[in-house]
Amino acid sequence: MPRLFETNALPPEPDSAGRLAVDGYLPLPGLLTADGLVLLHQEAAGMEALARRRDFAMKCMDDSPRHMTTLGGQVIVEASDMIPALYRDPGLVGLLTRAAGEPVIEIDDPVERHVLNILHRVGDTHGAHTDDYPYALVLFLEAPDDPADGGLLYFLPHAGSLYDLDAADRARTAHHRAGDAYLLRSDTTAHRVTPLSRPGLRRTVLNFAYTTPTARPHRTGSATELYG
Ligand SMILES: O=C(O)CCC(=O)C(=O)O
Ligand SMILES: [Fe+2]
Repeated sequence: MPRLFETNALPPEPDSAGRLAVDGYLPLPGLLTADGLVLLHQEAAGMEALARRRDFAMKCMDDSPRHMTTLGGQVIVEASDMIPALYRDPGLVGLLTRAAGEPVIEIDDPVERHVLNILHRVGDTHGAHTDDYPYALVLFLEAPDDPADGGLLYFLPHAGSLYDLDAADRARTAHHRAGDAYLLRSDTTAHRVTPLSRPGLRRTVLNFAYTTPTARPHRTGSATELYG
């Protein structure tokens, strides 16, 4: 099996943990190897027929919109060996631990461990929320090349409420390409994905959720609504 990710991929700045603590976000550009991108993209494409279309407003997240196609970890584990193996790969978990500056560990939750999110229609968006677990590694398998086409991460670290995401002027956007990744302090960073602007665009990500030995995840009903 070829290497799926760059084991040495860490941001050039020495203090990634400090940056993550302040910004809530750490870009990991080019985390996937060329082989990794091809193989994971194929794996996701092969599972897409199992994925379900979701169009609703999420009550527990201020009625923010979900227009996307999703596949939960409980289905992925039956359909893929590669994705669950990557999720628990000690090299990947070690990289995340170095990046975060604290032990990053697997979660037990079979649904949220590893999910697939596909935006593929005009207006498709993953609306504002925080995650149930403290860390999210988001791996890009497809993304619009042009930031003007949408699919941007829009985020606000240390958010008091989801309302602040659009009200505060501290919110930032980030653009990613296929093969890129980012690590998010996802339980305290409010975040959403901006809508796709025109037909023919696709944005496909894997989201791997992790915790720490001391974190107390605040479980919401969001995963059941989106992946159940
Ligand atoms: O697609 C993204 O960039 C964010 C995904 C996300 O926030 C999630 O799955 O909880
Ligand atoms: Fe999220």
